[in-house]
Amino acid sequence: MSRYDEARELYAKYGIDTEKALEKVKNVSISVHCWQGDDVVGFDSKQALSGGIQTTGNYPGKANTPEELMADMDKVFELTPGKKKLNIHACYAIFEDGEFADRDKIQPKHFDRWLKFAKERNMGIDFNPTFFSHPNVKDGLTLSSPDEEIRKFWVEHGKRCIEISQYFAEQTGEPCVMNIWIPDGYKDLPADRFAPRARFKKSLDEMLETPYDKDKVYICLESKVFGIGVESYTVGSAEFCMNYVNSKGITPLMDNGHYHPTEVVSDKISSMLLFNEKIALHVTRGVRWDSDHVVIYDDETREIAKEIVRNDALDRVFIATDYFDASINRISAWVTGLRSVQKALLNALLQPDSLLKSLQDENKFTDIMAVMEEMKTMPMGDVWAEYLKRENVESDYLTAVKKYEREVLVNR
Ligand code: RNT
Ligand code: ZN
Repeated sequence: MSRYDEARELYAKYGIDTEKALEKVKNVSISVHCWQGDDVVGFDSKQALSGGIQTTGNYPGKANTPEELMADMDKVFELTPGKKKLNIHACYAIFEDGEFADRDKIQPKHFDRWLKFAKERNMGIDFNPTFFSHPNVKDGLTLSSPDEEIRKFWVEHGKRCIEISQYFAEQTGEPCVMNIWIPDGYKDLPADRFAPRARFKKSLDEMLETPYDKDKVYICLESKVFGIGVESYTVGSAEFCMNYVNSKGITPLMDNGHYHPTEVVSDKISSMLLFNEKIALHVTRGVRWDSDHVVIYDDETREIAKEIVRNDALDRVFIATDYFDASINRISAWVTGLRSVQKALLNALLQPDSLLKSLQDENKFTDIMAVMEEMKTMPMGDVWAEYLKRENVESDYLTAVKKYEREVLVNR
């Protein structure tokens, strides 16, 4: 009997169908962030990363051109099982023949090479306006700036991005998730917390006047608690964003690195699902503060996946990765994170959810603890290995990563 067959029998004792889990997990789309490959630099201005987020480390092999970034992403796709979507930022616009368009003037054509790339790989595209790493981020502010010219510039950027998102959705035939995140905030105690948020609200209202199809483009708003150099006040706080999305019927996005360290997104998912048709996630790993570490197969990643599955919400949650590590091989970072999200989802699909739920209703917490602990040492790894085999992906990715490093990355 193969290890997978044995695992299947062991899971069946708990009424868990491993075949069903394998069928399901491969169709869960994960939106793969392009920015792990070049330390969130992009191609439009090559400005240093700003906005309270930082990439540390200088491991060799960073992608410097669209060709390099696309080649790296192909390597990542090859080493990762399951369904994927491409997630790009506006700063990854590709200008041909010396042409240039500033962020308030970008057009769909500046992303045609990404569109071609996605189409050839049968993928949809998610999109993000880039409200950072640009000279018009004035005093750390964009959509909340008191300078009307600056604020308007960024409103125009948002509008262009909605048009581009609509174009992506039409061209790929898959909905485009467009996520708005602004870095705006203050390092030290502000004298006025109200006015910047009022301006942010007004800017979003103006942006959202741009026509788009609600079944093609899902506009999200991502909140944050603080950033580097923006420690005391963040304009787009959790309360601001939650109230705004609810008042406008757009989609909330929770990044699990954007909360106080003892708060967990896994606990927030059920509440958000009760009040929103769809929710979006940035899966990352916070270490002490929002540090965007590579996602690993840790407790919180598993718990987030369990909440999505337990709440029967696989088709209501847009799952995207968001981390950037320049201190280790970037391809490996990408693959480790993506595989971890998938592993967590597979593990979630292998839990005896109905048994556990009925135990809870009977207040049998002794049993719940025992069953949950049992589950932790079930042979999930054998089911995972079977999944990789069926997806034609080698279990060992390090050998392929090292070969690519030797043959491609070190020559950059
Ligand atoms: C920053 C946010 C945001 C970015 C990306 C690059 O704290 O998490 O999502 O990481 O847009
Ligand atoms: Zn994020």
